[in-house]
Parts: sequence; C-alpha cells; structure tokens
Amino acid sequence: MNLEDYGWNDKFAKKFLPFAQQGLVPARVIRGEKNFFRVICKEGELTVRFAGKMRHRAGGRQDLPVVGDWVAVEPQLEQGRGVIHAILERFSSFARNLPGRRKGKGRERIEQQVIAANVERVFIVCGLDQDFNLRRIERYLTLVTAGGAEAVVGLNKADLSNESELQLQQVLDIAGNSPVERISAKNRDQVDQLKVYSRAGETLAFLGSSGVGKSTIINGLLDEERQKVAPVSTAVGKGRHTTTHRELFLLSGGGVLMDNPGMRELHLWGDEEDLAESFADIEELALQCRFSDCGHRSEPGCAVRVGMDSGKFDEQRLENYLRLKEELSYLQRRR
Ligand SMILES: Nc1nc2c(ncn2[C@@H]2O[C@H](COP(=O)(O)OP(=O)(O)O)[C@@H](O)[C@H]2O)c(=O)[nH]1
Ligand SMILES: [Mg+2]
Ligand SMILES: [Zn+2]
Repeated sequence: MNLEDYGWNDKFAKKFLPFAQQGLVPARVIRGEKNFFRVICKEGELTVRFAGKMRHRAGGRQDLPVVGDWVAVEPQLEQGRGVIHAILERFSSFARNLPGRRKGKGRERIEQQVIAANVERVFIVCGLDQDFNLRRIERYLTLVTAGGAEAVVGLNKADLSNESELQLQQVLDIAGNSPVERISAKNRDQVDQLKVYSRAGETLAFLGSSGVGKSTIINGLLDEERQKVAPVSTAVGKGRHTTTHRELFLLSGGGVLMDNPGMRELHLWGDEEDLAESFADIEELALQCRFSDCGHRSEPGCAVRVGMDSGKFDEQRLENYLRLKEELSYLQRRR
C-alpha cells in the first residue's frame, strides 16, 4: 500500500518521527466504529483499538480519532490488528455541536463532534428537489471554510428540477469564492467532470443531508472500481452480521474520496470568527457600521442595512447570518 496515495506527505512524516522511534507505524483511519477503527497502513488494512490510557486521557470526543486521521499504530500484523497510540495534528477538521442531548432537566448539553479530518476540499452536496435550502448551504459553507478546507457546492438532481437555472444563480450569489457545480448524478459525463476537484495525494470529502446523492456521485467517480472492492463484513452486536462499507476510497486517477453519513441536523461548533469567510460580504460591510457593536437591525449608520437595501444580499441571508452569529456566541459563552 502506497501511503502517499492516501495523502501521506513530508509534513506528516516529520511530525511522525518521534513515534517512528518508538516502533510505531503511520496509518490512516478509513472507518470508525464504536469500539474499533479500520486503518490503512503500508502493509494493508488493520482493525485497531484505541489505547486504553489514551481514552482515559482524552478530554472529550475531539481527542478521539475520526475518519481521515493519521494515527500512530502499534501493529500486530499476523492478527490484522493493532493499537492506536497517538493522533497526528490535523491540518483541517470539521466539528459540529452534537444535537439534542440533554442531561436531566438541566441546560442543553454541548458536545463537540469532529466529523472528519485532514481533508483538502469538501463537496457540499444538496439536492435541487425538496432538499434545496439556501440557508443550509450557508451553514455548510461556514462549517467547511472554518474547518480549514476549500468548499465546492454541488447541486445535484438537476434532472428533477424545472428551475435549476434560478437555483444555480441563487447559490452563486451566496457562495463567495467557492465554485458551484450543477449536476445530475445519473449523468456519467457530468459526474466525470467533478474529477478536477480530486487531486493525487489529496482528500475530497462529501457532506450533505441523507439522500442527496453523495454515494451515487462517489460510485460514479469510482466507476466499476468499487465493485471490485468487496464490502467489509463485520460482526456487530449480538452476533448480527451487518455489511459495512469503507468511508475512504482511492480514485485510480489520483485522490482520496471520503463518504460521510448524512447529518440530520447541523449545529455549528466554533466561534463568531468562523463566519469571516462564509459571510465575507456582510462582515466587510459591518466594519463600516457607525457602532462597533452594531446589531444590524435598526441602528443608525448601519452599513450592512445600506448594503442590503442596495441589493448586495437579501434579508434572509442577513437573518441567517445573525442567527448563526448568535448560535456561535452562545457556544462561546457556554464553553
Ligand atoms: N433523479 C435523480 N436521483 C438521484 C440523483 N442522485 C441520486 N439520486 C437518487 O437519490 C437516492 C439517494 O442517493 P444516495 O447516493 O444514496 O444519497 P446519499 O444519502 O447522499 O448517499 C438514490 O435513490 C439515488 O438513486 C440524481 O441526480 N437524480
Ligand atoms: Mg450515502
Ligand atoms: Zn450594522
């Protein structure tokens, strides 16, 4: 197995030196289960545990490995097993606030969940059918740009919409510098053109609600390749057998693809600065408001309102910006 194909590079190698001296080997997490992980290392795939003392030391979920992580593994090659001793520092990661958890009658519990790590680019997939939601796209754009990756918006199921031209324009208006692609995953040629976003040694992740077509697009990109890869069969729970699939796939033309289970809710994790890129248009204007703590609602001298009235963005975008800002500032206060 050539680890460079999976995104291994000199920077990671340098960070790995102290672990290599301990006889550990580098591996990338391709799937996470509750109590074990599947990783790929030079010798192939291993099923690994997380060292008990590390689990103990972990301050929270963010300290546990996620798909995409590079980890230091003590291999037990004969058994196809191993133990994770450390996680290498991530160059990008996406975290959300785990939804809907309450501890007793108290306040809503906040907990960070890292979704994926070490991704250069994210394809934010949304359907042009009933799934279409500009405000959700803004949320995803915030998640991705704040996490340190490039975003590409993929508008899928163009074949199911009569107004895809208008929808495309609406998304271009809110996407800033991020490219926007309108496709139908059922159209091979259109899917093929997405290969420009997958570069050798880099990882392209797919995010979006369940059912928007992420797996269909990935299957299309992988073409027949994936059929050759037998699904990994794992025993889960009380002897029940479930077929699971890997979440990282190698594209023969170069590049790693990362599938993700759909998220029903996406609550942001981070702070107000995370809006700097996804709402750059509004934030730039906000610098010119008369009051530095302007709420952009009815204050005199509000440059954001003036920008909105002149058609730079619409009221729903501003409302969503204020909602996300409030959500993030609440998190900041709670942490
Ligand atoms: N008509 C149409 N159906 C699509 C398209 N892309 C995906 N689908 C269908 O939508 C359903 C969900 O697709 P899937 O790839 O499993 O979505 P995921 O949950 O995001 O991985 C499947 O029945 C697909 O065949 C598309 O572009 N057009
Ligand atoms: Mg899927
Ligand atoms: Zn203002």
